[in-house]
Amino acid sequence: MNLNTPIRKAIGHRAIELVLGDITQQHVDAIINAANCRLAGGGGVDGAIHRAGGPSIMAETRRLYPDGCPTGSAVITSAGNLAAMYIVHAVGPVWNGGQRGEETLLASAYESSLRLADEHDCQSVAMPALSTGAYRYPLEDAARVAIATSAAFLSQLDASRPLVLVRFVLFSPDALAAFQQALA
Ligand code: AR6
Repeated sequence: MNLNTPIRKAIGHRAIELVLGDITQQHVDAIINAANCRLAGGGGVDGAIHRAGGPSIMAETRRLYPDGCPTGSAVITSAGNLAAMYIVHAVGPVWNGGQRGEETLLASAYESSLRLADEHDCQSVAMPALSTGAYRYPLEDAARVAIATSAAFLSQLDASRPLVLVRFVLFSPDALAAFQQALA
């Protein structure tokens, strides 16, 4: 398998794509961030986005959302120095064994993010594997939820809506393989 070739699945005239890479380097309308419920900043994708995007993203987040964002939901800001127009800060669940509503919350975090991107007329979004780093959600299960939720969202979108591309940007070959299996 050539890991540099995007894997693509069409959903009508829209598509889900899988690539290996760094989400901060993506040229899309909206980049989804894996935030925490205080929107306090952290490591992983969040650290990379704030480093590359500069301090205006955190300043705006604090000003607009001083109370943070509940788990399973998302908020939107501009994207500072990044090539995107927006950052959608999504809060996935911490994995606690799977009996505490994690699957519903993870699906809800993805769906809220896609809804916000759609409401802001985005044509393309890049998403990380929410909750699979510091929050320890098992990769195969998380990939299944991510793909199923995104495919369902794209399928029910009105034909007139501009969103045509959901690109998952995976940070390791293992993550790419898990998402590839879920897409198949
Ligand atoms: N591009 C794409 N994916 C990445 C990148 C990158 N630059 N860097 C890491 N990943 P995590 P979570 C992958 O921990 O589990 C933060 O501190 C990584 O390999 O970023 O939702 C927040 O502030 C993993 O597969 O997010 C929260 O406190 C995936 O992104 C907490 O971590 C998610 O890992 C959120 O934890």
